[in-house]
Amino acid sequence: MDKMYPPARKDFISLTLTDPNCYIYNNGKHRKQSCWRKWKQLSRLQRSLILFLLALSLVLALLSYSRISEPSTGLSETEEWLQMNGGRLKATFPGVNLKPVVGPDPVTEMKGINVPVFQKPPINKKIPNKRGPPSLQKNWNVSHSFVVGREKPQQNKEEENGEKEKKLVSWRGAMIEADQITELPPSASEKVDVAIPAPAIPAEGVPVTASTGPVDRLEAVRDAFRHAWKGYKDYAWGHDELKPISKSFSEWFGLGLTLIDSLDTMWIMGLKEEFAEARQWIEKELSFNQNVDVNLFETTIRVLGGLLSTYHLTGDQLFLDKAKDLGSRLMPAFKTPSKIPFSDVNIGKGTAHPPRWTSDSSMAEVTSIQLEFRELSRLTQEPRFKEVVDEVMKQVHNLPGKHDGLIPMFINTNSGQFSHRGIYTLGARADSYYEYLLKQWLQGGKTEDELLEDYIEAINGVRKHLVRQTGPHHLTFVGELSHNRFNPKMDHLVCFLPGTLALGAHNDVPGDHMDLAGQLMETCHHMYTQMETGLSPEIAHFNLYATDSNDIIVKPADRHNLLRPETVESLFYMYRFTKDPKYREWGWEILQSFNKYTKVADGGYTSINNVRDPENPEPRDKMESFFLGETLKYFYLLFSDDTELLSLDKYVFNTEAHPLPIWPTPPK
Ligand code: DMJ
Repeated sequence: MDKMYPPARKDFISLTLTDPNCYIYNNGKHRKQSCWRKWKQLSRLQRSLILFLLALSLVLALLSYSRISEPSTGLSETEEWLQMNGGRLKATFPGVNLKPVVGPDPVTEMKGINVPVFQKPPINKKIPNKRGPPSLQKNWNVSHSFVVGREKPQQNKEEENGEKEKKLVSWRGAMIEADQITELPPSASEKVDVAIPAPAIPAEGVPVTASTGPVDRLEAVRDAFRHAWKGYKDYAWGHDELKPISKSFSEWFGLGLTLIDSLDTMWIMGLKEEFAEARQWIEKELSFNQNVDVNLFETTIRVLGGLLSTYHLTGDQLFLDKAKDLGSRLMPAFKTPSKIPFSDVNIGKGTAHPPRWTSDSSMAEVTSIQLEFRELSRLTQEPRFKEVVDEVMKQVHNLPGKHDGLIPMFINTNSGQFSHRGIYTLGARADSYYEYLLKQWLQGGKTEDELLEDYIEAINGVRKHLVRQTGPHHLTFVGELSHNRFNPKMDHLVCFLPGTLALGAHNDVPGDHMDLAGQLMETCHHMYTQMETGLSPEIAHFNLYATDSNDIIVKPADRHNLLRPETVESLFYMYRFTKDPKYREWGWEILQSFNKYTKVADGGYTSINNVRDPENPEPRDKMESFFLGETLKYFYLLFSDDTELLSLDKYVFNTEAHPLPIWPTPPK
């Protein structure tokens, strides 16, 4: 979460309630006058700033009040629901035509597949969501059009009605509305959704359905891609992301994010026509010479990574030229006192800066750009690209303040020291640090020992401090450590870990990592199967006590699903290394749930707000670029029998699923 606050300015602080000269409530008249005099002495700008901050605090206080007062589904209702065995649910979105809405998916049905049917919820189970914008309400019938720092694509009804544009924040790979941030401090009055009791975990040796059958699963994934692409092409062509419900688009950096993220997926799936059109757009329309602030990490993993992998797959020089141009424009980010990069770069002006109010960068962001810059360096023979990112890894390797190999979530770009210490997570802000330790080691031909040492130490630290089992069914999960207190909370993002552990084990990293990978994979699977839509929430809490039969608890603010890839990604690795067909079955179930609850009739897929409500999952009107770049790609690779298709002994996938080659010769 972005817990970033305004810098403490001396003259500013002297006016606040923390200043004894201005402590109105206790210090009497004389003090009051002193305070007023100080106020008058301030410039207009300073006074406006203070008034703005006061107004902001008031708004935040009101928001958190309405959040706390939000009613929520209770356990008894869930249990009641389980006892009911009604007919099929009608999944309707008022004003929204999601396909399919009832029962079997016509596509899969034609192919002889039964779509899972969910049980009917109790009458009056749904409690209206009092909080938040209309998109969170049941009768939502119009979407929002967010445009960050760029021209608006189209006016929507809300804006016509005078509603304010929502504030967007970057949340690990997704732009979401600020009021949808999920990690609000837990409150005593906050109610939670409790997951359906875990079904018995199948005993070993129980046969699972064969992964092949009458349905061509690869074709089903291609269909899903074509459908997603249709929406993007019809309503968002050349823009960053599709808003499939409002049939419009949103702009984040203005770089055709979805188009570039999708390139190698189309190539791998053999979608030649679609690929050719996209290539033409890159050749004719894409320019990085734009006065726009981009996030270094997101642009590197999605755009630079996408261009580099497409260059490798196609051999087309256009993609390398574009990659080199972009890489050069991102380089100003590394011009900081510590050489730890800033989060944001203006690729037109060549300037860089940290986020507002802080000089920190997030750890995952500064340590998950290495695969791409190192590869760019190798291809262009320009050492500067590799040098800047290697310097970051060298500093982090030597930095004091790790906790048995676990890193804090932030690093200061002035001092080069860790900041906001005390919280250790494998989720947002830290996740891909661990992933890239292993993958850089593999990329460089297993020659850079420090990377492997740090990886092994970190996984030991994960086992020691973060891995626990639930009370009821002994599901293994990775929690968080917050100032020495264990928090049984796991982001869906952490579901990348089984795949990474399996990749390490496949490459003989010592430490029984495959066992842990298998256990965590089961848990990530449960995060889907225990939800009424068959789709995972963004964050799960786990029950450590044996007294209750539920393993997974979902807080109301965590019930959304952004079409994220991590579980499918791990299923792909697990299947490649074990050939156990259950992983394909699990993936197939997830794909069908995406088709059932997130597919939009006229094209595209949408994130949803509520994985607990199959009757109204509440579309969010956003298709993240990683759905095409990662999720659908990993589905395709999971179902493909061709293990030479992007062999894991020849390629490493960057954290956005863009394959980059393992180097034939070690780095210098
Ligand atoms: C992607 O951009 C990347 O996978 C990143 O590492 C994490 N967030 C999203 C997907 O969830």
